[in-house]
Amino acid sequence: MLRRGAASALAIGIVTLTASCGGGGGTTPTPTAANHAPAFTSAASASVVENSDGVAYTATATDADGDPVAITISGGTDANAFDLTDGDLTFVSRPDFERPDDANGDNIYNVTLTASDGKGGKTSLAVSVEVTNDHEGVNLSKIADGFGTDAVIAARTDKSGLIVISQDGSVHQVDAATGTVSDIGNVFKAGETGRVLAVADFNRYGVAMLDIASRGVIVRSVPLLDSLNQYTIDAQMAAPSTM
Ligand SMILES: [Ca+2]
Ligand SMILES: [Ca+2]
Ligand SMILES: [Ca+2]
Repeated sequence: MLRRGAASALAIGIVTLTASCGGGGGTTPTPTAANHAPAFTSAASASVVENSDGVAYTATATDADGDPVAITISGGTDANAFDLTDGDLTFVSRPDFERPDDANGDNIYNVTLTASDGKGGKTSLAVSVEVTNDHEGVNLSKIADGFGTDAVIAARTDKSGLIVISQDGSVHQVDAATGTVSDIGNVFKAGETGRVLAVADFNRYGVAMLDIASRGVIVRSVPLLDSLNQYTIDAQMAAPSTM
């Protein structure tokens, strides 16, 4: 059994031996601090309206050690759909809602990003970018009403507006900008009845095709308000063929 004094002497001997093994420096090595992996600070999802060529998502990350963080595309089923520059994710081709190009065609594009600190610390984030619909093409808006059922309509060919002929033969000229309706006459003459089949506007010349009972189909001019001249057609009949 060692006495207290002997134990202390033994401990001192071990410390002295350890220090002397380090080459005589005489100091204790400072332990290396553990590296921390970067952490993403941006969300895991984003949405963008179709046909956009702008930034769809911006990736951001921090590192607890202050290391510079590099973010790259590292995977995901739709990785090839994206480019990544300085954390900004953009589509390689403008996304088309009606023709989705993601793997399962649901307009949700999946990509995995990885943030690296250059010291072996890495963190990945699965990001989904949803492409939403834009209502492209024709936009409809109501500019006038009250023309009855089965009215026939023609767009003005050299100005904004419409020609509308109701089935009672009344002719209306509609200003698209204001919705103002001007009643400009009737394609049926006194005593005529029938159907209005079509109306057309050719550079401010209006023409209506009418089915008049007992007379067959005729073409008749429509006197538009802004016409300098009118077709001379008044009632040219297309008679039924006997063939
Ligand atoms: Ca780090
Ligand atoms: Ca998808
Ligand atoms: Ca669309």
